[in-house]
Amino acid sequence: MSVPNKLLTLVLIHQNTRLLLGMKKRGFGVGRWNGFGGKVQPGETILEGAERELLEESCVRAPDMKHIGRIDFEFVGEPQIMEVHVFKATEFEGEPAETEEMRPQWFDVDSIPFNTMWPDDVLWFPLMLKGSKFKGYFKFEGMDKYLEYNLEELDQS
Ligand code: 6OG
Repeated sequence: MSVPNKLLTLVLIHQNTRLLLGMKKRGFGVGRWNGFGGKVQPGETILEGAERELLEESCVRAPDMKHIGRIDFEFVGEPQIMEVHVFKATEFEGEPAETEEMRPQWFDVDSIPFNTMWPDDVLWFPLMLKGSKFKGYFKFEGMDKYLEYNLEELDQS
């Protein structure tokens, strides 16, 4: 019997040469810089989930956010695939502020702290930064290593 995917969101705010990331202070991915996001709740759309998590974790809203990618993560031994929907925004309202979940910080796009991020990020962030859409799959063993992956840049049409 197949198990339904776990739906999650991930939002990046990218303005010219800077990118907003948050240091995850607790839970899954603790100690790593990442975009903002989390589980989609019953009754909300994926976009609504992304908007809610961005506000909850960084205190900003990004009305122009666009869906730019989907990455499926399999963890060896876990029956459920994490289906992560990636959104990007270039504008935002409010001031990024620290929350219980995340500590936001701006990074220059030339100094993204990939060593303190999920290992998949270094592969797909360049696609996100150049404005491409993409689809990917990573099979992780533990939190620090993937065994296989594929990543596809999609047509803009
Ligand atoms: P909560 O469980 O805290 O949401 N996420 C990942 N992000 C990246 N860049 N790489 C991964 O590789 C990830 N796995 C999960 C999705 C977890 C947050 O972490 C993201 C969510 O935004 C395995 O609610």
